[in-house]
Amino acid sequence: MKEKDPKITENAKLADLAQDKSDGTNQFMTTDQGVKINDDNNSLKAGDRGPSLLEDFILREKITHFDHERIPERIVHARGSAAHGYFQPNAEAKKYTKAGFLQDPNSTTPVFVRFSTVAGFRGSTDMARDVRGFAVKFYTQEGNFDLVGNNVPVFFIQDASKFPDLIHAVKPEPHNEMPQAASAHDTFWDFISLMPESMHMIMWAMSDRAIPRSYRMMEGFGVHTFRFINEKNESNFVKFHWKPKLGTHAVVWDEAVKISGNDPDFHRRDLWEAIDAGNFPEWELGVQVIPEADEHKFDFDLLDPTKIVPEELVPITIIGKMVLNRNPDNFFAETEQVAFHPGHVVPGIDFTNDPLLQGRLFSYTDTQLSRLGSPNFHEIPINRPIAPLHNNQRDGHMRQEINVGRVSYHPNSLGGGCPYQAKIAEGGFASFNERIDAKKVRERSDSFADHFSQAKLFYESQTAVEQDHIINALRFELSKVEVPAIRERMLGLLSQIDKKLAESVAVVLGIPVPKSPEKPMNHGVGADDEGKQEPKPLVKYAQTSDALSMIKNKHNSDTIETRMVAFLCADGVEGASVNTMKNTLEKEGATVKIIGTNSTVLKTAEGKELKVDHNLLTVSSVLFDAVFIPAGEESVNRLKEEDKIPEFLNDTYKHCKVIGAERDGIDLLNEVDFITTLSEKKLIEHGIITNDEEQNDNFATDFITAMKQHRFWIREKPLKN
Ligand code: HDE
Repeated sequence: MKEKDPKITENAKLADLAQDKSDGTNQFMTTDQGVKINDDNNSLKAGDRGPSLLEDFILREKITHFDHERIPERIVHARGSAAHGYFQPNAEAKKYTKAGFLQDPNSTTPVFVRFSTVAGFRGSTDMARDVRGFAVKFYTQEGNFDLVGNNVPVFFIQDASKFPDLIHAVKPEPHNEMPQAASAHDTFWDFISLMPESMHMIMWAMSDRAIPRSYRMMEGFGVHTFRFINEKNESNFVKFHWKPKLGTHAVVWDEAVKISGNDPDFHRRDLWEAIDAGNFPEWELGVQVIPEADEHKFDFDLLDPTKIVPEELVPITIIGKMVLNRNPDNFFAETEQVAFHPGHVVPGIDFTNDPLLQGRLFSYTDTQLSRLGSPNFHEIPINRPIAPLHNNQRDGHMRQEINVGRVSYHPNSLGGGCPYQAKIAEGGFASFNERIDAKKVRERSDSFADHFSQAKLFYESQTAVEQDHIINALRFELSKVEVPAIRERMLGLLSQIDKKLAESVAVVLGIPVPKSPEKPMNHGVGADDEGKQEPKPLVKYAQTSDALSMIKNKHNSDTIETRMVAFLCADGVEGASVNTMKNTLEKEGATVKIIGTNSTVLKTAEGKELKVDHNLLTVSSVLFDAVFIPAGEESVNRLKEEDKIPEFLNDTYKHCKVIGAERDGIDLLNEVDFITTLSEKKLIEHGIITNDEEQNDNFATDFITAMKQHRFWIREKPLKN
């Protein structure tokens, strides 16, 4: 650990989990009944070549337990990774909420956070084009609060009733279970092309937000509008935002595809290794606060989960920070068994009538009943609150708690009325008493009917490079669609966001954009009696929002902390060249990996040993943020012999990452295609930082300045059409 964080040992949840930890070090092996085992290698047989005996309770127990090791994976968000940490508020939220964990800037609350992809199975690649889950469990003194969000602030659908349809459409197709962890197939786009309300989300999902560089470099969003309730019982609407300290960054699509092959655990490994090295990921928690009185002030409905509240309309107030500082001890016990629920709220936080949120409030307990097997899933160590828990819920599969006494009902006199209800002043939860006066209807509010304005806002807020990436993603996804009518419908919908966008996608599909797009079917596929739920034509949002672009986003940081730099080395590399660059990069918080032509140590030109982190055979440039070729004639000559080098450097260039080369190192660049197209002057402009002087104090800092730019988009050719 680089840094000892005192809060690791102070964390009440970790102390709670410690009671259940088991460690076999220096212990005898036993059966599940505690009987010491004398032979774990041979089953009991009638003679050494004879049949096994049913009597062998040791074999039976071992095999039976193994047979039942698996539980159903999550129906969505099956693939995930998690970490422990803490949350610390500042003084800002106090005036809006009475939630205890948001009051005292000197307090910390333990958290457990699980990041995930949505569509892929548990063993699928981390690098799928997909939304990422961002679920945070706060173990507060007043009970658990779960903020179960995503890395995208909106959702595909407006009403919970469409969720099973959406998920059936995006998951592998039911007849052949293909494709895995991918939306590029007919059923997904068939559904989407019939659901214009998904257009805003589609813009996000086709953007580079859906291929993050790291879980540590993602924003998180509560998506729905929630409520904060203060001591005076005043309600304010809130939208939750997580802002990563390292900025919001992504990879490019070609890189994502190659990472999936090179290291399908890319995000999981990144999170694990960062925490293990003491580089604790950190986010600020922010809220957009909207007074009750302003509920109807906007051109969109606050209850509509396909809409954002642009930061330019309502700025974000930072209310605290979260630090993840400890990896789980056991993946299954913690990451797999953790059960989040947007309905886990504490006094001071409440729901709104967002129809997607309302449906979620049912789904998350329900799903645990089949996934974890019993209504007692709250007793699993990772799920149990650190707040005291007493009620009259009893029994059920795998009950752990031993409730004493005769009484399991309320009201009672035999138990002295205990456990007793808490008054609001004593911390009892009371739902916000919103006035509802309405007819029972199966309808969608007219205020939900504009599906294109914010899709357009998002698209128009992107830089040209980001727009090109969206176009390319749509070209790729829709080219994988086999049924022409689906592609046409999609072009019709895209043309309502932006004509040029639709035309640009159409060029590659080889079909024209429909002149008058077929009227998209909507909400129950045209089943509403009066036709009043048709999507409205686009009306508003001439402005753009920089916060929506990862390149323009003002929250983005220019740090290179924790970024990975590959040093390409072989025997004869100049130790001084390696060390100067390494030391300067490490001072900035970057991580250097020596990539060698063998797996153990290299001999430097100075005759010293240089430890190799990875054999060139096992890595690829997509696993790094930048590449450096140190000086050393012999080293460079040896690297020239390696088949992998041209691909390594060409990919680094193609993915717009910084390349550095010193003296003889520059010679290696002559092995690659891109160098011929660049004049010496253009090298720096294109993020290729070279040094041919013996002594150049600026070189390492120039390399770092270039890395702070993250990518040199100038290398990408703008799309012609
Ligand atoms: Fe979920 N979602 N969801 N979801 N969701 C689940 O719960 C569901 C939605 C989100 O790391 C499931 O325990 C419905 C929006 C995350 O364990 C399930 C609807 C957002 C995770 C479920 C939604 C999310 C889940 C599957 C529409 C962002 C992973 C396993 C009405 C705000 C949590 C489970 C983890 C997981 C249902 C929509 C986020 C089936 C019915 C919107 C991050 O209950």
